[in-house]
Amino acid sequence: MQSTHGNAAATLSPGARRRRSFALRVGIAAAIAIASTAVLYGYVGEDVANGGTIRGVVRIEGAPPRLPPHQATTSVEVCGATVPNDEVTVGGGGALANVVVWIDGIERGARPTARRLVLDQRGCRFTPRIASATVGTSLVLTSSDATLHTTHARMGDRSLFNVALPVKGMRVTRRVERAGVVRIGCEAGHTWMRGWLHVFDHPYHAVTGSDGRFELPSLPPGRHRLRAWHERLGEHTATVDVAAGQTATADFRLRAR
Ligand SMILES: [Cu+2]
Repeated sequence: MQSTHGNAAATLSPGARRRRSFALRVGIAAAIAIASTAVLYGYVGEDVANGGTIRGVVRIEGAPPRLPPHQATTSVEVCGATVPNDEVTVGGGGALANVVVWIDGIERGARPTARRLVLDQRGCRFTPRIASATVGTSLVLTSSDATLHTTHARMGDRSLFNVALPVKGMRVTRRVERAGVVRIGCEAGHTWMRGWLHVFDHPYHAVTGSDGRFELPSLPPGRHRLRAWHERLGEHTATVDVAAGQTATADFRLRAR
């Protein structure tokens, strides 16, 4: 926009230049107005009086897949000759860990609080493998291994950052700037290393632990769309009604594959 104006001004009369300059200012003002409006359509944090809770358990349906370990091709002295494949982690009673559960499309609710999330690389695996975060979270990248790792984060086709961690125990912090699904890999020859970070503009998200459980508290009463995602077993959606001050239960079953 600016370069167009600059080129055009050289051939315009003083009056035309003033009009052009006015048009540019109006254009900028309009752009700012559009940007401000966009902020209004984002998530709004506020006090939630007498909020409700959704809790539940995610289980796998069917026999868990037997995933062979990865053959390490480099850094064998640190990684070992094989590295366990932890893509599907199942506990007692089919409890499924590493499932991201969140409220979809929520526009108002509790204020997100700034957090820190440590992403370690241990035994040539990302730990945690699966995480969720609210925009504004400080992601602390670190390594417990005495070998070079990198944390390469991508959102779709876009590279967000690629941080080298050559020294065991070193820490590098990156702020999580925008909502979306971040795929994490290591560019130091450890092709099997994989992590996922789901980033939200609201605080209603969780990752199931080894007991398959999740809990989303302080929800505004009403009908909510609940989603569950597993990197291999896919997605599920449920509609859940939450009453003020009450706890609703929503269990998921994801089919083994
Ligand atoms: Cu690595």
